[in-house]
Amino acid sequence: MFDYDKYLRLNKLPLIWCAGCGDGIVLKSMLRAIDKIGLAKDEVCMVSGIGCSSRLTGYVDFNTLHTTHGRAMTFATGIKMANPKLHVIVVTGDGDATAIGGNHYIHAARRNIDLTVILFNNNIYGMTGGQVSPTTPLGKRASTAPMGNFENNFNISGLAQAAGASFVARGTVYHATQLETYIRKAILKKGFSLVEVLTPCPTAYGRRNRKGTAVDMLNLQKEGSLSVARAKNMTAEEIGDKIITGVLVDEDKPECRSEYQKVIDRLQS
Ligand SMILES: Cc1ncc(C[n+]2csc(CCOP(=O)(O)OP(=O)(O)O)c2C)c(N)n1
Ligand code: SF4
Repeated sequence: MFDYDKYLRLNKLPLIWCAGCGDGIVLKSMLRAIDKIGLAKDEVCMVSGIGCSSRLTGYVDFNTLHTTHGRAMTFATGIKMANPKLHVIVVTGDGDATAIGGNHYIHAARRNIDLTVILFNNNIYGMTGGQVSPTTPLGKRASTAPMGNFENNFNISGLAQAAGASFVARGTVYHATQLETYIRKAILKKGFSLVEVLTPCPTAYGRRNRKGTAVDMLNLQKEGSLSVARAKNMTAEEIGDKIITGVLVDEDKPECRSEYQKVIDRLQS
């Protein structure tokens, strides 16, 4: 049995997450991925913003920073620039990373700085009671859209790809084993690596949108998703509104911190 306790600050438990929240599955998948790579705790620095998902950094026994709303990417960038040996992992929500932090998200991907971003996409602002986020689908209900959201939503994996990320994967908490693999690959990849994780929020999103129980929401992930390998041979009509999961981008390109090091080395030679 995997020893999760080894990586947890047990004195910080119990978790604040609601029963049925998907965030715990992401936490466990991350810990297994880090363990499989064999990283020492001191080699990892985990940085989060503000939100239910961002509370994760309080529970793990790595170097951690629980920062301000929307600014996880900026703190992480500073840490990576100052100490490139650290594996800097950003834990952030869809609101944290793509609403208030949207500009930082785009530019971190553009720089292709060596960060691993685990983006918890629950389609809503969970912590503050269910306001519309940039990933709330059209027509879905939120506390700020009681009659249904009338805005289009971001494809946040597509956004990272368009901005220049080296690695982009999308997974679900239902497919926890695959999720662990994507996180492991993302950590090992040099450059900006995004893992978008679809994680159910039964409290602020599911209840309002009649998605049933937490288990029903997991089953919806199973039925509503399609692996990139399967989708490759299907028409757009066959794919319909299914969500594509898997590794979407895996490219080698210049990475910001290494390019900066070349400048330092040139000046010192
Ligand atoms: C500058 C600032 N603006 C607004 C807030 C209030 N706030 C806290 S968390 C949050 C949204 C969290 O949503 P998300 O990032 O999607 O995380 P989740 O709670 O769903 O995991 C907001 C608006 C804040 N803490 N700071
Ligand atoms: S409000 Fe939603 S995201 Fe926050 S802990 Fe509860 S279920 Fe999870």
